[in-house]
Amino acid sequence: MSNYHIKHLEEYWQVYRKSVRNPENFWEEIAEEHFLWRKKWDKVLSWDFKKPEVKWFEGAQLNITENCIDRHLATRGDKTAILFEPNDPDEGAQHITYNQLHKRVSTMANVLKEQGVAKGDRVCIYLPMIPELAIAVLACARIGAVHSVVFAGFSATALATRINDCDCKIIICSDGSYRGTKTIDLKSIVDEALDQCPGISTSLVVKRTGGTVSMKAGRDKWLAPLLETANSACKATIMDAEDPLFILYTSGSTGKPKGMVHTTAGYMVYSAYSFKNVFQYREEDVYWCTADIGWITGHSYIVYGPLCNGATTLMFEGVPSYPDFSRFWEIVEKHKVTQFYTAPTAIRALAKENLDYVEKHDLSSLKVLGTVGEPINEEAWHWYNDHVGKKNSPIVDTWWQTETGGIMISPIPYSTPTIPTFATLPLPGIQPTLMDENAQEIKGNQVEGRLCIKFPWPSIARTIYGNHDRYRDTYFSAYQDMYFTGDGARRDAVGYYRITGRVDDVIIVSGHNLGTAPIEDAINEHPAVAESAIVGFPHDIKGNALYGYITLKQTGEARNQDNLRKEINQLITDRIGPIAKLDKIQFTVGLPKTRSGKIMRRILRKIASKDTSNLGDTSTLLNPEVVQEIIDQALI
Ligand code: 7RM
Repeated sequence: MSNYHIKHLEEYWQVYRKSVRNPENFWEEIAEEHFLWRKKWDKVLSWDFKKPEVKWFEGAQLNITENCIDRHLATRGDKTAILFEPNDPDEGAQHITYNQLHKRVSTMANVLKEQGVAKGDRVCIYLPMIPELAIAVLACARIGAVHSVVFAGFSATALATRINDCDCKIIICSDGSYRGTKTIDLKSIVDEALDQCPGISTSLVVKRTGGTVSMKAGRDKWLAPLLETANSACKATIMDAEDPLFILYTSGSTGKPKGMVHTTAGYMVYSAYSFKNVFQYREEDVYWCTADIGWITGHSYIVYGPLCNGATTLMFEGVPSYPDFSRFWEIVEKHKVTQFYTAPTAIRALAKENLDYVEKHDLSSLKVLGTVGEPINEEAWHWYNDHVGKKNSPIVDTWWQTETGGIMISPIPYSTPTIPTFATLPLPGIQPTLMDENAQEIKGNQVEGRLCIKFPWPSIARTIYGNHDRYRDTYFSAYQDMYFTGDGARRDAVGYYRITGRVDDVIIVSGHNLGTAPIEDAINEHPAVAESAIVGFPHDIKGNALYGYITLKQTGEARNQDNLRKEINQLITDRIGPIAKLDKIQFTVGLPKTRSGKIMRRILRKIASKDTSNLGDTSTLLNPEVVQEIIDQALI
């Protein structure tokens, strides 16, 4: 029996039981056998969910890039590590071997050192999906700098907030990016952000589009000439197991984004282990995850997990619709992709298009299909299964979070029988449970509750950067001695989990988590706006779309409503990014409120989803009369 590579259901259960009976032993065996350590640990695990504090492999020393790169050079030096597929198919794919990756990461690491970056410093990375992004991430890890990747679709304000929150001293960015037919001027977004970031001394600029950019003397430097002259050998900085590896921001239901801190050893072990099993990865495979490295999925399952296993990981710069809707399938055919991992929102968008786009391509290389980011609806699941997998590739519906660092609940393909919309069973080492309204654990099957995790796993985020109290309040205070996920879930008759969605004010739009509060804050900045409330409503492609109820100040009431709508969406775009734009904006005379002044979002959600038959008890409202008025004028 192998703990590291599960091959059938019986083995899964054996491994799972062992992992729960003796977690320390279980993870120790995996860590011993499959990774390169400079020094072994003194203690496998210490934890206390009250503090909260979790430490894995304390006393151990390592560098994750030695595990992702150096370790493979003897046996896989000429194997493709990163397979880059550019936005424009005519530009041609790039194969970066493990040997080449070793050189490029080392060179970039030396440039960072020359620029004064030292172990523990935070480095912001704001790049499109080009090889330099993965290389920059690994270069930071090489020298023990903490990377903070910000998705290059975020606005200047969002970027500045993230840079300042964790006090980055340097940013790696590019002149621009390509997305389908569009060329985006990223450098000017960075320039605008840096006006608000006094802590940034240097910005290193990758040339991608060749567009004209302004370079601020003393601060902005083209990366290429620095790489030319830098040494291509860089010894890895030896890190302690619990040294931070990266910070990644995720939206909360309130307040500013949370900088989740992941540490080195536990994250490495778990991302590698889960990658191997969930994708049943084998040496000859070509693995493709369509996420952006700006999200946790890209961190764990484009960069760290695959490279730790010596895999070939495909990085795609473009969009599914360019040059046309067959792009994904063309890439699968061209590179003989074996595992394909994407989001339900992408599947729904592609399922709307002509079937020819899929059918004209040979997808027979595929062995495993994955989804992540939000619940997948049955229709999308079947389309994926029938037309992409040809009913021949198991679908892994993988549930996890930025905070969990790796996949938590997922089928193991070819072992776990799948059921549409079910994430099915916990991976080894993961102990999920459901809690009821009275904070009691719900035992047995065919039950529904709030999803919690009872025991630490190696890649749990250790804190929120600069705000440990918020970390405790958000994840460990709702239920004693449990990590609370913020999601609801059902457990069916055989113990399979089905994630039902967020139970807080986070709305998932096209797989992006959006907190309602920051959007409302942006709207409320508009001088004509008195108050606003955002809710989600079902959307064919995006899963959820955003519906805004906005009350205007008296001065705003005379204004043209279409103009106001445009200005409000522009404000949201400026403050957060275009992904947070509202699909519908209803100007209302008031918002339904409880007597303590809380907006009753429950009612607004129902109205936005055309479900007004049973609004529940509205008599406790401060202003029950506004409800009917809102219904009468609803934009549905
Ligand atoms: C990996 C990622 C986390 C939230 C999470 C859920 C939702 C993710 C699934 C899912 C149903 C899934 N990290 N979510 N995967 N819901 N089924 N397979 O997405 O931090 O960006 O989002 O996403 O609500 O709490 S994330």
